[in-house]
Amino acid sequence: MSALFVLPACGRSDERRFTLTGQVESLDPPVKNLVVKHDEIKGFMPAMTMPYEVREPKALDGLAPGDLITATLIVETNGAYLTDIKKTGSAPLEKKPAEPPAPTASSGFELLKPGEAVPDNVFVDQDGKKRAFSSFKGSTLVMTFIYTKCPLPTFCPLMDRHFAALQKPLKADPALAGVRLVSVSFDPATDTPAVMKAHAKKLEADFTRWTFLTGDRDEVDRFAARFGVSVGRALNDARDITHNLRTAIIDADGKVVKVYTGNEWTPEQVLTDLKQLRSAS
Ligand SMILES: [Cu+2]
Repeated sequence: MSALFVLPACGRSDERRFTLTGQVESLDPPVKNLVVKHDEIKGFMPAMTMPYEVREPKALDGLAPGDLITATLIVETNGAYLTDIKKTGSAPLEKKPAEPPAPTASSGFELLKPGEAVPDNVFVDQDGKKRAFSSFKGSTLVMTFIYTKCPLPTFCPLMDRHFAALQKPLKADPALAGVRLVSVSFDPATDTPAVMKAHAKKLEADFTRWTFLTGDRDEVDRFAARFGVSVGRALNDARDITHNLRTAIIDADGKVVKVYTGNEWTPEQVLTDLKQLRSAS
């Protein structure tokens, strides 16, 4: 059974420690991430498959996909990583969750490529108002996909922090003043307009610049899939969401300019790309 350990005296004050048990899905020693399909971490997060940072590359020595492990998950304010990784056995890997549908012509599911128009999905915003994607036409957008209950500081909360950090420089630069931020929640069951609004206020979101959207779950999933977002939900627990991250720059005509994969983009990079787009147009 998972247990919450009391913080040791030598730990950092903002650090929390959890025991994680799970199975290695994949690892790549030069890369510092270990993808683990893990059990529920009581009091912290439901069972899911997630990439976790490993800070000592040696900790990956001797590990292989399929290995069963226990480890300590250290959660800091702005990060999380695995340590004390111990192999306890091994088991055949289950089939991977489906990636977004394979690109086929005219299915309407293809990954959007730069220059292609974003579908005009209809959403609901943090005020409960219907909001068609096309209503943003005329503004350059930076759009990402999140859910407010995401427990890992390096995933959705990082996207939130990056967007919050973008607000000021966007406001300060007259050339970028028209850029808008859009966070789309793929968890409409939890992320009602009221929940999104409260979440946004915590982030000190300026609603003239930053909009939170959600909508019909399947429609949001299909919309998000066009950007390469895949969302998996457990049948028995709606909070059990496994997802990846995509953040897109969309031009004022509603066409994709660029899609960032994962959590490694920085606000500085986005600002540079936005300025480049600005000078190219
Ligand atoms: Cu998340």
